[in-house]
Amino acid sequence: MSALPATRRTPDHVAQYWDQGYAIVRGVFSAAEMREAQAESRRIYDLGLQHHATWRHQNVLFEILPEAYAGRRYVLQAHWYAWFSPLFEAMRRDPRVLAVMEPLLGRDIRQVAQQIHWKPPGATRSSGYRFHQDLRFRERQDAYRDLMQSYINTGLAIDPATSENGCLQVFPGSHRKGYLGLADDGPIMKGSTQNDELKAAGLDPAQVVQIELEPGDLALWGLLTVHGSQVNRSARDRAFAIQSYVRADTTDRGEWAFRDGVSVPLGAQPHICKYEALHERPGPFYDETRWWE
Ligand SMILES: O=C(O)CCC(=O)C(=O)O
Ligand SMILES: [Fe+2]
Repeated sequence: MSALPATRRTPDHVAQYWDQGYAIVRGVFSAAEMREAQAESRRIYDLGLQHHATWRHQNVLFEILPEAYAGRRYVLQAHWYAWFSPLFEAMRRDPRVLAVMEPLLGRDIRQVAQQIHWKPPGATRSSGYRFHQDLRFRERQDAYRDLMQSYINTGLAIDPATSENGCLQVFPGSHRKGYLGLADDGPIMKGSTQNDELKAAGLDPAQVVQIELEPGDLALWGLLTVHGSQVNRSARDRAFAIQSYVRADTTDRGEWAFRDGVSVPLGAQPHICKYEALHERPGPFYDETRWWE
């Protein structure tokens, strides 16, 4: 695959990332590649639909919203589909991804999350993500600069992402406010954040930015960047591929993505990513917790 065009090799997105706490890099993957990715995403969705409840096998997970919720079965997330999708296994460690990440994370990069988030029309309030900072899911550390450039979340638009179908939203500059504790009282996939909670945290609801993306556009945000998304109000799904990359010298978790700038395929055995019990309880098993209630 071709290297990134010269205009995208400039560190504009790096300046935007430091200034705003997020950045958008347009057209990392082509429209033709994204049509294949859309078909592959639908194939993965259909594999998920075969499970009556949330299913895990090693790092692979399908998050299911079962019939008990709204009369139909929905798939909300798939994790680590690289294990059965050669197309997404190649995309997660594509040289164009390295070109975007290298100025921020260097040439030795591990990946700790690979997730598609769908928002099937009909899954209603369970397709929203309350505003939060991803530090919520990580160990607490204090050094702002280290936090912002040791772990970066990326979101690749598979489907067009619009304000109507629940695209990502961010608060520009929120990465300078420290950890705010938003949504610390419960699951993030439940309803949407009330303006009161934002105001109490010193955020002006009017400042929120909608990250509208075309397929193939990549959004970046840091561990301290306040972000979330609303429910899908459109008739179209929103498949969004979230991948988290970590500077390898800061962690022993995650699958390798790049070693000294060289793309590394998955190995014989999975590494611990987010799922701590990977080796003691590899599965497969179902989790029938009624978290949506
Ligand atoms: O899918 C989205 O819109 C946001 C998801 C998110 O922020 C997360 O999973 O941490
Ligand atoms: Fe998040």
